[in-house]
Amino acid sequence: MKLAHVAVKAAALAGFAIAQSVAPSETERIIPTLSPQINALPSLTPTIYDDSAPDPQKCPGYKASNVAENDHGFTADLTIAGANCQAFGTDIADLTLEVSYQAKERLNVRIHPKYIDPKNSTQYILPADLVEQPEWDGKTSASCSDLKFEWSNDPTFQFKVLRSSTGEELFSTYGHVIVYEDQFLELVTNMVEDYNVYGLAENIHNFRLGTNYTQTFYAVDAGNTIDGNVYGTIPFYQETRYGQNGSETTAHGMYARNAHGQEWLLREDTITYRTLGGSFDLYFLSGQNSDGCSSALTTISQFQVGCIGTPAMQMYWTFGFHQARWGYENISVVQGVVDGYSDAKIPLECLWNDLDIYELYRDFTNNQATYPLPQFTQFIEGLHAKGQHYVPIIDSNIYASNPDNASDAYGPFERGASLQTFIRDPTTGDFYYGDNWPGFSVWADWLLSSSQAWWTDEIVQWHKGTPFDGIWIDLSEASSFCAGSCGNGRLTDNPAHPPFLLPGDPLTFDYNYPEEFNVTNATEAASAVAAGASQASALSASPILPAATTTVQGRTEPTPGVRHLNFPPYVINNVQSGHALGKSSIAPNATHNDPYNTTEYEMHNLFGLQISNATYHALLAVFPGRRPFTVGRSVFAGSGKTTSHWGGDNTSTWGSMFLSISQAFTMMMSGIPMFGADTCGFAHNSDYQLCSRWMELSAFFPFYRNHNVKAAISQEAYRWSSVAEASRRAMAVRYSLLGYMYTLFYHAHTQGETVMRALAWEFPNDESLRETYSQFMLGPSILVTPVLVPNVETVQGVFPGIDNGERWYDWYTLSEVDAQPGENVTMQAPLEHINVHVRGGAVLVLQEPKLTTAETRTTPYSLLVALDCNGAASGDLYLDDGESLMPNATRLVQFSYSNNCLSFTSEGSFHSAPPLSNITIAGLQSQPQHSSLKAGGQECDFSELTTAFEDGVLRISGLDKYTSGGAFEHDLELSFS
Ligand code: MIG
Repeated sequence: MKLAHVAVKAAALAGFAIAQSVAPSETERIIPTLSPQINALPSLTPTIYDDSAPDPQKCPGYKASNVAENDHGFTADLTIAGANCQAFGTDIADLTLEVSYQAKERLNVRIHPKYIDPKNSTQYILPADLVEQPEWDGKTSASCSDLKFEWSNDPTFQFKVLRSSTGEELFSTYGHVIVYEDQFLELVTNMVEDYNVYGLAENIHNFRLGTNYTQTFYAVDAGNTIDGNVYGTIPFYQETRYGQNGSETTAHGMYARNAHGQEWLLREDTITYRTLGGSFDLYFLSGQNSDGCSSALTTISQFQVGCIGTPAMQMYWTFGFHQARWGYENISVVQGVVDGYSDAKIPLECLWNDLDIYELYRDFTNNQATYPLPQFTQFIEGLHAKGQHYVPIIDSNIYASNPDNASDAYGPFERGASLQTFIRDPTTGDFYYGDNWPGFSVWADWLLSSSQAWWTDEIVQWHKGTPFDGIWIDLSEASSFCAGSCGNGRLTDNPAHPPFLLPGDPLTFDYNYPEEFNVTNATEAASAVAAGASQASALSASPILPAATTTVQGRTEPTPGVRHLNFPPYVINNVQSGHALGKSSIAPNATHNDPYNTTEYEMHNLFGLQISNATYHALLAVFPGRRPFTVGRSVFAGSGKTTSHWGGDNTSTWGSMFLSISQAFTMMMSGIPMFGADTCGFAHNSDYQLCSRWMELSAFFPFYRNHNVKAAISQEAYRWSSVAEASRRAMAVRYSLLGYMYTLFYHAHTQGETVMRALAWEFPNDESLRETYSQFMLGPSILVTPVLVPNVETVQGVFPGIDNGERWYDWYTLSEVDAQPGENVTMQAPLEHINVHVRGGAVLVLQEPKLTTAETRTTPYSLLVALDCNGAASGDLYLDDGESLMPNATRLVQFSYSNNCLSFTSEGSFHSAPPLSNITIAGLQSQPQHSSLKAGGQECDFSELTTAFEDGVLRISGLDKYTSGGAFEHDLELSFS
């Protein structure tokens, strides 16, 4: 069956014009004859919903013996304390326990099989060269640890982790057995009442996870699933306990280093941790800093610095605004987008292309009809000439060329195949042929070193004609559109059309609009509903594809000596329909080429980490010494060391926009701060209201990109006048603060600090903030209060800390907020305005917002000093060349204001040319009478400066002439008396 035939018929039936035409080559693609059955897998019942499933807590547990102390803890044997229970696998009778006081703030508990033959093991122990494995620091022992490990054998082995200083119980398996089977591990910890647990990224859920929630981890290619598994796996949580009766709030964390499919069951009194294999490798973090106090921010930093590594430093330009979409048909369309931004005077730092640039969806190709070389090269060079940048997509699959058709030869596949560099199908020993956009495809096996060399080479070659500045890695879950190695023996059908309609195919136009679109756009909303209904009925009257039929399959029974890889006995609640692990991804039994023939069952959640790492190294070959910019979809703990991440396929809805904030918080906790959501929404049509609010909101996310699905209306910032104005204003704030954002990244990179912050992190003693994500902070000093609902012109928000003397200033007017402690303040929020407040106590270094980051960086500096209740403030600025991995020169400037005196000290030799032009001080009680100012190494003559005082704000300008040698080359001293 050829799609072209059915398409024409369906179009005629539909009775209205099809929104997007089908590219000629597309119509030639064959829908595989077995389709869509090639995507059918039996339907399973997730174990958490399966009343007939065994209760693993009926298993016998283990007894500890042979305790052997060492310098940093002890080891012991754990021996099964009864008959095998075969809950969801075969019990492993002999285990080893290792308890290690690895560092003052970190305790490690490992439980793994006592006997491991790596060549013939059912238990995959995550290697340290794949995912960083924290070890003993060489000096810590139990006596100097923040934490204390206790255990008992009564009735079976159970353990507790306590805070040494106070005896606070942080984790306790008491009352529960440990279950250790070849396909199932379980550990249960007791929790305090109404506990506050955060993290367990990636999820699209409330910030505070709550006490009735299951987090499933299995990297999935599915649009943003609320409350389910998403693209990433970062098995780390942070818990906060608010002080009762005047005691301090405490915080701690736990990281469970295991990459298998897994589930975390948050219930009223317990958290149950279950994985489909591997080992227990648990890291307890005290959250305590040197003064002994614990906090969420310290816990998060300990997780990054001590466990997974701190995030990559990003290039300065990457903090500019990015525009992407799927469906930019050709070069003149993208040129039009670039021009649209410049005509509207809206900053555009980087243009992104999706699959549209490729020939038949094949990575590293150039579509000669729509993006021909050399015109396309010239287009990209044109961007560069204006200080702009370009990032294209690379998909994770590699098209497997049709062996019967010489003209179908595809170099990247052939070169990889000659190196045997792809994942294999264990049933044939040949490559594993799944399916994706181009047709039957293969995937690199990153365990082979040849894969890196091949990948680097493909990227280096491609860069010659497509001179990109960074790479966007998609579908790295890894996604496959069929079940199993469906291309076996069928490569001659290639290029086969995926077994479903593609966006842009007939009858796929998206007629959905944001909530309350009908209120502002009644006529359009009504016609969209009508068009959507007639499209749906046209499709059902003449289905283009036959409906898939699936069977129902029960749980597999554990079988000694056999692992059920594709259908393990424990069924995680995978969001894919039918819940099978192999649904829309490479099957779990697909096999790698390492000496142990590791399977996807073990490796699935790591593909995204590996391809991002490989891309990072490839970019180092393209740009030696320059910080690689890669943005990846699937991430694992530690991904932030090499990659950035976007939130994936959200929708153009207010709900999706709201949830992007909590999703961002979890990424900040996970060491992947270069995070942003598809602004204005990916799937569905956006509208001017949602897009205005979203452009405003994302301006305060580290990664700021507008992206859109194919077959939806355009949503670039200049498409609607209100969105254009909202974007210009919000971007002006962002670009003024680029130096601040960059400095926050420097602290993230060096110390694991967070960039976007929950109010609960900055104000840890205010329990009323424990769930809040409708407002957030950028670093310690900027409070953002976005509008998150349609059809309003005001927004409510709190100003934390006022009871402790905290002061807040409106960003735009610098007038001080007058609010009561805990008051939900109503603020004006016209469509083009986002409320931003500066926290008293901050010294912010600002520049003048321009259309690119490079231009902004050359403008004069200003200092904004926002005084706290003691009339003091401080801040810092990190400077370097903005792109080198190892900059030749850096500079860290520390500002302080106290006792009516402003000064800075500066370390390092990086020269920043722009002068210091203005100093603004907000929150003064009265106008200072006598001032002296030394800047640029000279005494300034106040009569030559412009000063103005109003409403507690002193503005001094005209300093340029004293600081023309560079703002921070000489000390600054401003004092009042
Ligand atoms: O199967 O490349 O999340 O951003 O536009 C969909 C097309 C593939 C998913 C990505 C999205 C991208 C889209 N991709």
